[in-house]
Amino acid sequence: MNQQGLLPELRKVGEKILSKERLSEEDGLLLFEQASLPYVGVLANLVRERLHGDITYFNRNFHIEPTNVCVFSCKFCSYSRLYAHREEGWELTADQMMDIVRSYDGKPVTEVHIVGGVHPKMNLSFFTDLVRQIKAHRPGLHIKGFTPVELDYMIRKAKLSIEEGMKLFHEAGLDSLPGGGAEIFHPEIRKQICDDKVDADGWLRIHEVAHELGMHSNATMLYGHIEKYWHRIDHMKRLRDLQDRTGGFNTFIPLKFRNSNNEMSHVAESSAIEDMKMYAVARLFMDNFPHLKAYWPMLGRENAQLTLSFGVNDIDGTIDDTTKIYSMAGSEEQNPAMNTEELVALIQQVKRVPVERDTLYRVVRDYDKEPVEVLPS
Ligand code: V47
Ligand code: SF4
Repeated sequence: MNQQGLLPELRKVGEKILSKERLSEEDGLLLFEQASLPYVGVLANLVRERLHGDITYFNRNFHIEPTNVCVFSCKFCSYSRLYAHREEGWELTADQMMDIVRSYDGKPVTEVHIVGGVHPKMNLSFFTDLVRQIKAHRPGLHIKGFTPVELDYMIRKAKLSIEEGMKLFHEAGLDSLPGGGAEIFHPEIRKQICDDKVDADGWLRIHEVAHELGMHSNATMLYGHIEKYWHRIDHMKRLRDLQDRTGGFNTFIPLKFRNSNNEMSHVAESSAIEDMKMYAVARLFMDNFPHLKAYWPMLGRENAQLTLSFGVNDIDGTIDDTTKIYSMAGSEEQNPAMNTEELVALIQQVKRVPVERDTLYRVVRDYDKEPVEVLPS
């Protein structure tokens, strides 16, 4: 790599990456503030290829969004409706959600992703029953569901400790937690964009307890709005510290803020260049996260392809148009749906190797080798 003309501090950061040394918070901030896109890109790609070669994971999943009625009022949310206006939203019954699950009978999906608003009447026993019903119907389907925002509300309302509540979900059959609800941890920003929901320590504690119970989880960060670079580093540092203690996170997913139909529509969205820098710095700073995911319905297909050169090794799943979170916030994908062939082609077009995975990154099918049996479910 040509490091001529580089700031000596940036050169040192590059040397740390080459010698597999951990980056400090100052190093991460320096990359955001001073490094060129090619510089962070080359380093992030080096780490990506060191860890995964050309392998790019995707999975076959579907989403269930039980409701968009929510007791909270996050300023960036384009999707929720207050309980007082619930006639404008949707509330699925357990039977309707089971109908969605049954509609995938015989189809080779490996995961259901369940996330929605925080409905005051959908309580802990409603959702633990739902999880039990899904498991009874299809034991091999991995259930990834509920953010700490939903869990904290349900568990507190049931007057249980976090440990007791999470144990009930685990025993019901919840396999892992998705990454949502993290937003930006620092209170300076959290106060302005999502004041009333679970705070950073509460979010981190629920993931920690999940990890202690043997569950895995993902982590996200909502970036590109009113936060500064140092807030992003602070957020990633808190996740990196927890991962050092538990090792329970699979994936880090930076989520690009979209500004349609919400109370933050006056805030400009980040450019593609900023997005690629975000992924690259995340790959370099989050050295104990095995995977970095770009969620294609939010970024759009072409930008998702680009991220594969900036540290990303996973582009989520086929999802079949079953999520509304991003289409309502103005993402490129108004009706996100991609079948397996399209996802495979998307990855191959940028000369990477598609590998279908399950939620825990076990290989279901490696497109570089002979086709293999799809895992039984
Ligand atoms: O927490 C809401 C985000 C998240 C907007 O774990 C917005 O595999 C951008 O976490 N602009 C929920 N983002 C979705 C989520 C997720 C998605 C895909 C995969 C996984 C996983 C997790 O969506 C929320 C919030 O951060 N969000 N509104 C918006 N206007
Ligand atoms: Fe509710 Fe989640 Fe929307 Fe916040 S982001 S208002 S918690 S649905």
